[in-house]
Amino acid sequence: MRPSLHLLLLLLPPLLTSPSPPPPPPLHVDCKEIHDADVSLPSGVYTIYPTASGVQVFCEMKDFDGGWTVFQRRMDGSVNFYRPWDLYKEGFGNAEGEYWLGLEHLFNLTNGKDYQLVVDMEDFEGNRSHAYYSVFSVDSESDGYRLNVSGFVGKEKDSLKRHNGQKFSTFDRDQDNSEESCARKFMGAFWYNNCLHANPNGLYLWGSHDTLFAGGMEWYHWKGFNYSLKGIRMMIRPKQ
Ligand SMILES: [Ca+2]
Repeated sequence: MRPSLHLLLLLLPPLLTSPSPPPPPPLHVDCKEIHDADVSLPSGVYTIYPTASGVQVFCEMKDFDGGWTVFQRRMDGSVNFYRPWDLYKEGFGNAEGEYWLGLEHLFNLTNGKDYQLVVDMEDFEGNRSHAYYSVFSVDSESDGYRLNVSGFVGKEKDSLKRHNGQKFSTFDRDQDNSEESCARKFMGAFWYNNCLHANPNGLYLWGSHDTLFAGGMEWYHWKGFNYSLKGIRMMIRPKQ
């Protein structure tokens, strides 16, 4: 008894195997990996994966040769930066506008690779300045998210030198070297010493002011203690 042709075909293994699913897109740790994967990508908001859950950041893909992960950005005063420890740890704001990426993300990023830092600044008269550092890292929370920053290059003197080696302080966690709370006195959150030459997370005060001494977004060695910048962003990129 011969099996029918129809039955034979049914018994044959399928000639066409179903296509395997496409591989998932690679999870890039930082903006430099995104930039390297496609150098034509524009500056904008991307998702990076310092940890498995991922987080949105603004990537600077053009200035300073591109590939920079922005972790702090002020531009219009729309976001309140006078915030407690837990929010400086986790991050806040909007990657399309003003935001702080978060100390835990900074620790995870800079614990994995050697990073450099650029602080890019703008005043209300249309001038720009920047400070470059060849070394930037942040220690773990158990060490107070201590700042390691060195290798300065810039036109003005170094306004972060005074903050190197300091733990991070907020109004509800004082880890500075002052008998007072620098965060409360200068209305910000930073790696305060006793107390500051830079206050990028201070109040948004629209330029020259006498509102609160050094309480604005000050960068002392560029604009002094009573000039709050129009814009500032702090961004990192791995060393080549
Ligand atoms: Ca103190």
